[in-house]
Amino acid sequence: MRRAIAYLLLMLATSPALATELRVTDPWVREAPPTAHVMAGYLTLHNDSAETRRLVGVSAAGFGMSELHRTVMAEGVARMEHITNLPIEAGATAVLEPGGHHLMLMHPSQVPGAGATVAIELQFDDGSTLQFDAPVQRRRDGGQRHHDHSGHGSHSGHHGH
Ligand SMILES: [Cu+2]
Repeated sequence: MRRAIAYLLLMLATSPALATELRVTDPWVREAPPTAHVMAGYLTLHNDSAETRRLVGVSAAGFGMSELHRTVMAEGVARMEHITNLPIEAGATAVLEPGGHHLMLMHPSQVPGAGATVAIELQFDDGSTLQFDAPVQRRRDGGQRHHDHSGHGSHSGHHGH
């Protein structure tokens, strides 16, 4: 029995499948009005690797600029902050969901409607990337907790739009 366990551990330690795996599940982009300046993207990120990985960047096809944001509550008011990296420890899962961390997709060339998909790329601190398609969906869950993004509309004005 002990020998079998030792063999199993050896197999796990040498298995290439454990090398550098990051996985995205359940990606989606919240449906927004055709005039929206920003859209919010959500997903679950699994770090199956043996090291802490940091999500350091995001880009989305059809959007001029994308950032990683988190929503914070301050004195009962929800506001959001731009964050430059999101660490995910080895074996851990990061959930980007309404009211928490989210992908902020900004300056759409055209706002994609429900049923469309957005091609998104995540960039990590080790130089690796993950590409996936996120469907645009109308979801009710958690929507009330999410702040509106009207602040971004005026913010974009500073960039000369
Ligand atoms: Cu945001």
